[in-house]
Amino acid sequence: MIDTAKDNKRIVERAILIGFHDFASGQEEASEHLSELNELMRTLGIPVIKELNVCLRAPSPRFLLGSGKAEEIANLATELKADCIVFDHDLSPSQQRNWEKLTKLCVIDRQEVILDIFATRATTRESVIQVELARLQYSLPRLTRAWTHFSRQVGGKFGVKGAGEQQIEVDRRIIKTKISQLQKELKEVKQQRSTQRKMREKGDITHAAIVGYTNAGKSCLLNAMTGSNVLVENKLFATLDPTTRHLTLPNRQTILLTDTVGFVRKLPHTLVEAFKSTLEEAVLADFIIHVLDISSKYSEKHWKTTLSVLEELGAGGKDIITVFNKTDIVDDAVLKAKLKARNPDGIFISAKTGLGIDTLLSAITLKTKDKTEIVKMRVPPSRHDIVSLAYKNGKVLSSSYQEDGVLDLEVNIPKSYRRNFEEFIIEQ
Ligand SMILES: Nc1nc2c(ncn2[C@@H]2O[C@H](COP(=O)(O)OP(=O)(O)OP(=O)(O)O)[C@@H](O)[C@H]2O)c(=O)[nH]1
Ligand SMILES: [Mg+2]
Repeated sequence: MIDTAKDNKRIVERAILIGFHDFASGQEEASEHLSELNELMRTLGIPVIKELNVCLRAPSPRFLLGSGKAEEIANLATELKADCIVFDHDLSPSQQRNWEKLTKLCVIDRQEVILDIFATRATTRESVIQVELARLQYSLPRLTRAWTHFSRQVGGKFGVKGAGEQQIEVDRRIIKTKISQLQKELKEVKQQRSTQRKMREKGDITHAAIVGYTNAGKSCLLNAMTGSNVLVENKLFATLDPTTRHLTLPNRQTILLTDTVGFVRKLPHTLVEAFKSTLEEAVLADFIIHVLDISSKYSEKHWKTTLSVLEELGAGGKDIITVFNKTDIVDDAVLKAKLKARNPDGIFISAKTGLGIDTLLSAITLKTKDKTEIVKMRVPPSRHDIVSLAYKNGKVLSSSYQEDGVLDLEVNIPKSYRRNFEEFIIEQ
């Protein structure tokens, strides 16, 4: 991460949010986006003191908004003693610089907020590299701005106000070197991930990915179904690293279930690029379980965003089981009827109370049926190779020794492996 100069730190604790609407998108939509931005700020731990919804007719190159409006916002920021202005719209590097010059405050856009949240969330080597890469790529054209990244603490060695052209050139070179270093490291990590994946594929076990908007309840669902203990939090982007667990279905077949990083409107492009290998979990799964938080006022929008991100990732044509989550706190029969009409196969669940999980498991079983089967076999003592093959490529459900050291096994195996066991199968 970029080193922050100790003497140039500032705590950001009074943010003003600026949302936008035009003639096509109404004020209501802008308010929705603003409340989501507010939620993102809450996740970052930065208090918001004011939300402003402004009309943007034609974006101006200098401030995005017209100069008159920019002055007005600058004055308001002074009046309210704000220390940070956050735009719910991408700012070009020069617009950001102009705003910082005008207001002498820290001015950021939504992309940077998301990048900073990811940065505070990253813990594993893979996610740390991915986030750092995305942040540096975002910073590179912005070296002349007053402040670099903030995570409540603002300031930076790179691009500190007044830094000379020469210094900026040096910084740019350092960052470029760092970017290529990180890209190299990421390539290695990706290699490991794809090796793990190949091993999984070799087993030919069905693989489902849980996807959805951030905070929809994906991790909670993984926990509910597999008894795992993945972090569940009422904050955005609690999960950055995919977790894969075995799930045993009611018919005792086993599949792999992966919890993935949540989606959000306008996921920064640098993040999508950097997180490609993580996000690919969804692309490579046999099918997708799409979790939708139906208690959110914005569930329709979230639905659309998730489908379009999946499309963007190349997973648009995947088989999807849609689950309507948080049913326990939704009493609205009209809404439920509407959702059902839109997706008759959708399943109402509560990952929290367990409601509807049995129906979901049946739906998963139906999708899985074709790929694996449960067989009973009898293996003579001389064929230890077959026993280890069964353990390696299948899931042994029961085993018992008979007289003469003959082993009876009940195993869930991928159908494509049947030929290896054919001569020992006694029942299926
Ligand atoms: N009432 C209710 N709350 C739920 C349900 N499922 C999840 N939650 C809550 O929703 C919040 C988010 O849950 P997570 O499982 O962390 O959501 P996620 O989709 O994994 O979120 P990210 O990892 O941030 O993308 C937590 O506070 C959960 O307790 C549910 O069925 N009912
Ligand atoms: Mg999660």
